[in-house]
Amino acid sequence: MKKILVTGSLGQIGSELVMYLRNTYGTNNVISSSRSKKEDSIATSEPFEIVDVTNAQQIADAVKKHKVDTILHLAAVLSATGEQNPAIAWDINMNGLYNTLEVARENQCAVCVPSSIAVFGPSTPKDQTPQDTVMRPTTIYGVTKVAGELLCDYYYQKYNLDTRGVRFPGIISNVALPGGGTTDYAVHIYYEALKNKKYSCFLDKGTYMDMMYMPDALEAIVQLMEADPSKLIHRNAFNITAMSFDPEGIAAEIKKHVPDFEMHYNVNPDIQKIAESWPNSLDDSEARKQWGWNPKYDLASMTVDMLDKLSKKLNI
Ligand code: AKB
Repeated sequence: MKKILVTGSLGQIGSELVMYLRNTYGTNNVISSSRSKKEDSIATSEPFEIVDVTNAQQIADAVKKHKVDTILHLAAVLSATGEQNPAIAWDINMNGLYNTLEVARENQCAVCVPSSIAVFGPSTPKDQTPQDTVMRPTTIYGVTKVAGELLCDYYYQKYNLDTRGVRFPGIISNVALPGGGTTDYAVHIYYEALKNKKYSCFLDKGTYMDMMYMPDALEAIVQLMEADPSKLIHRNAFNITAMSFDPEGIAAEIKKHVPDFEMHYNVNPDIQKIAESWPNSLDDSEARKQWGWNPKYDLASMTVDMLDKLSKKLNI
């Protein structure tokens, strides 16, 4: 049985991943960690450790204390926030990853690190973006994610460290809100549709990006972590996607269930520029071939589930 340390547990993915992993591997085999403790988050339930990933000693202490053999490294600053403070994004995303890999090397841990569609840039082919293609991102987040993929591959080649990752698209979920991402509109829109029947979108119509519902994202991580290493030609990181839509597409889908919902545009040019530099749609055939990636939710089924879960949560 694996003994897993999750860093950045209080973020959008971590908040659900910790519980999902505990159901799969047992509560005591999944150590949640974050640089601070938010008492209202379920992910701060025990076992929990304070781990600031820019402090290598804190990572090492948690790994040794719990005899960890796998690190799921989620701690990162996302795309929109990264542009507000590139130095902090570099410090957390790069030094945090370097510290994690070093601790993993010293303690023989496997490492799974999510990458992102942000590794691509304006010169990347936009439609059905291939697994192996041009990667010249124009955000600090994207720069750290490309460098992170290379660093993880380096540790695999040089030290035989078992490193793996996926390039996540925008993740849509109903437990914890995302923070500081370009794709966040696709989460906010559901909350606003239910609460106020209207949403002011910070991205323009026609801005297509890949997206995925959280249950598929959680499954992707476990599936890749458990994949037979002899089948992995790629490691860091695999294109994966479940759907691609623009603001008009998601609004139209929501309108089927909330007929009086209305969307307006109030485009944020800085975030729009980031979105335009990313692919419209990814080719994820290598993940499908090498480890059986096969998402369950599309826009229609995700929308039904999101509205159902959120209306219960918001008491609407
Ligand atoms: C972001 O928008 O920054 C993230 C991502 C696609 O990595 N959701």
